[in-house]
Amino acid sequence: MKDIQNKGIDTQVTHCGTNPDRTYGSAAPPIYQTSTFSFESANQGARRFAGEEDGYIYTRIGNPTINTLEEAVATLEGGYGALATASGMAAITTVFMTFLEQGAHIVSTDSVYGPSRVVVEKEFSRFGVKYNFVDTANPEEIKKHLRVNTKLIYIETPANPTIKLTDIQACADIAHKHGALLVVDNTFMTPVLQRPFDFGADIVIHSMTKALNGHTDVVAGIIISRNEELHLQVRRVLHSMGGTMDPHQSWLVLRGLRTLALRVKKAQSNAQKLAGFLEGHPKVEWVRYPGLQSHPQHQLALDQMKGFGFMISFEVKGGGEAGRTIMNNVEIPTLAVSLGGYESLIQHPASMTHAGMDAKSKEKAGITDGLVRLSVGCEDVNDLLDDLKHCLALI
Ligand code: LCS
Repeated sequence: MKDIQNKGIDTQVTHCGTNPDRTYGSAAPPIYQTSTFSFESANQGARRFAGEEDGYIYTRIGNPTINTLEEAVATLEGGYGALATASGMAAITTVFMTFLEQGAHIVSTDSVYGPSRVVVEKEFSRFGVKYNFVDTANPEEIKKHLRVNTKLIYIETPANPTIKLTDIQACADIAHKHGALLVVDNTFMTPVLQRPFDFGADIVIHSMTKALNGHTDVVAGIIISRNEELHLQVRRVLHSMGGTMDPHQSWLVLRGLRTLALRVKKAQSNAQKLAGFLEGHPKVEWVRYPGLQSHPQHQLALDQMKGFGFMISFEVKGGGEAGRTIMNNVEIPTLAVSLGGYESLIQHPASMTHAGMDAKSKEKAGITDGLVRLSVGCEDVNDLLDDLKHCLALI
């Protein structure tokens, strides 16, 4: 493998995980579309199961195509190792299964992706897991809610869909002082714009359904660990729970990953212009984008992010009804959930991605009926601006 750890992110994205194919020298990674691997002898099979000999056994517990993607993303995040999963939710639930047991407690961001919260409230609680979802933009809120048995601090920054930021270093300090682990969902930023391990995170997860794949055609996730010990703990649980990835899925994500930096930079440049336009428009109530000086945590964005990303939330005057007029009339963004694709997507979190949260939690987390979320894509920015102008004239 090429030594690219210290190269620029564009070089890393281009060359990460490019192992030369020893059989034919194919430049693109081969797809090992197999569920199982044959042994030369019964003794060899036994040695592989005993861990005495390297080699593949069965795709749920390892496959060269999947491993290539895992190595690539571990390199980009600067972690020890990575484990690819069937979806982002499989990554999240695997981490929870690994580090939470009966009676364990988790503190998390109140406006995380809806199902990341609901799975704790509705499913993990059935096994005796305790939780608090708090405004982690203020790390004091985390400190206030720590319990003796707090095992995980789980944050999203920027948070979905409020675009609130959380200070990763402050959370890592709080977690480590308490003997807990800090897990960061880095989906909104990608390793191009934010590297949580640089600020003390223990585990980083992604929904690779989003920008890492970037082509709106695969559901996928990944878990990256800071050190070998954590990696092996997660691996044991993932391999036995079975939320692993498929070789073809890995190949597609690897293919999408090659243009990650290009796509993110283009979408981010579009987002900065759209956010500035929305902020100056008389029919817009508020806009949240970390690249605006009006973002309450603009300084934190400058300190821990290498760019401001492609996600914008805003509310137009007239609240939910007026927001629906925008969503029903845009021509270029697709009215759909998900984010981070090559194309712009617009959606209404209160009734869509975060519909599973109860009304009180949504209100407390700032997920109002008027909030519209825009994932900015790689289109010509002038077309996006014209589209928004046209829609705003309708309300
Ligand atoms: N983490 C974040 C920050 C997400 O936004 C999502 C999905 C997930 C994890 C879960 O990943 P999945 O299992 O879907 O691969 N977010 C979505 C969203 O905002 N709209 O649709 C899906």
